[in-house]
Amino acid sequence: MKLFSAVFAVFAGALIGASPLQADTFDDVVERGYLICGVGFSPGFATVDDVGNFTGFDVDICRAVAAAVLGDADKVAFKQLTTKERFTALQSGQVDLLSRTTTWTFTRDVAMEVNFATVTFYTGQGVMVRADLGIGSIDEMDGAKFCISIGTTSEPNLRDYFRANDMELRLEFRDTAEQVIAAYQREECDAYSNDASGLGAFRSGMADPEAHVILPELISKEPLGPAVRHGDDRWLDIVKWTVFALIQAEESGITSENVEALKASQDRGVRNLLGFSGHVELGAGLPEGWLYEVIRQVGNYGEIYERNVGPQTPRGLPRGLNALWTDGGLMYAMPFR
Ligand SMILES: N[C@@H](CCC(=O)N[C@@H](CS)C(=O)NCC(=O)O)C(=O)O
Repeated sequence: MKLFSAVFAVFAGALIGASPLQADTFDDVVERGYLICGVGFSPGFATVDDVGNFTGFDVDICRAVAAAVLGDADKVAFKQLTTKERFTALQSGQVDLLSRTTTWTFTRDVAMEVNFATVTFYTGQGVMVRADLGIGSIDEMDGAKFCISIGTTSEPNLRDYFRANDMELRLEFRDTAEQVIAAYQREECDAYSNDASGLGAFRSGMADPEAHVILPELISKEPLGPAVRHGDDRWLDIVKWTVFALIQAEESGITSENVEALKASQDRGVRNLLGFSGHVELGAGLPEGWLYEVIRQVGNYGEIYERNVGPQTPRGLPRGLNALWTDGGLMYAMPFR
C-alpha cells in the first residue's frame, strides 16, 4: 500500500509537472518548441476566427513571450479556458502561461499559488442593465438579480458592495461568459456585471445594444495580468521583463516600424532594452536580441493596445489608466539596466 502510494505520488507528480522544486517552464517550452498559453473568450482580449487564428490583447502577450523565448511569435498553442477552469489548468501544467483577463488578487497570488508577472491592463468592475428598467446608478439596484460567471472576482465584489450599502443582492451563476450573456438576454436577471473593459464589447455584440445601459460606477479595482506557477522564477522573470520591454519600448519611441533601424544602435539603453546588452539576457538563458524580436514581431505596448482594444477598434477603450506614466497613466516599466 505504502509502495503504491509512493509510486502514485511520483507518477502524479510527473503528470502534473508542477512541483515547485522541479519547475522550469522555460526549459520545457524551449524543448517543446512552442508555448502553450491559456486565454479566454473576451472580444478584444482573446477571440478565435473560423480558421483557428487567435487575436486580442491577451493573445498578443502570449505571442510576445513566444517571440522572446523562441524567436517566433507564431509558436503558440492557445487553449481557451473558462474562468472556472483557468487556475487548475495553470497549476496542473496544462498551460505554461495564463494570459486571460485575470485579476491579480491577494488570495489568488498567495492561496492559489500563482505568481502574477505584472499588470498589463487596469480596469474595474462595471454593471450593465436593461435600459427599460430606467436605472441610472448601482445604488438604485436594491434587490436586483445579477447574472455572473462562476470563479470570477465579480461575485465577491458585488457581495461586498451590496453588503456595504445595505442592499439585497440576488445572483444567477453560469459557467461561461457566453452562457451568462445568453441568460441576461433571456431576462433571467436584471443586470450583467464583469470587468468594465469587457462590458462594452459584449454590449456591442448584442442585437439591440441601445436596449442596454452601462452604469457610470466602477465598484472595484481589477488589475489584469499574466500569471505563472509558484516556484518557477526564471519563467516569471522572462514573462515580467517581456511585458516591461513592451511598455518601455513605447516610452522610448521604439515601434515595430523603426526597431529594425534601431537594431544596430550603440545607445546603451536601446541595447539593454532590445536584449543585445550581453549581460541582462544571459542570466535568463535567452538568445541575443530576444526583446528585439518581441517588438519587431508584436509591436510595443501602445501598438498592442491600439490594435486590439483602442479607440479605433470596435472595443473603443480610451487608454485611461493604461496610458504610460509619462502621460498620466499607470504603465511604468522597471528600469532596463
Ligand atoms: N477579471 C475577472 C473576470 C474575468 C473574466 O474572465 N470575465 C469574463 C469576460 S470579460 C469571462 O470571460 N467570463 C467567463 C468565461 O467565459 O469563462 C477575474 O479575474 O475574475
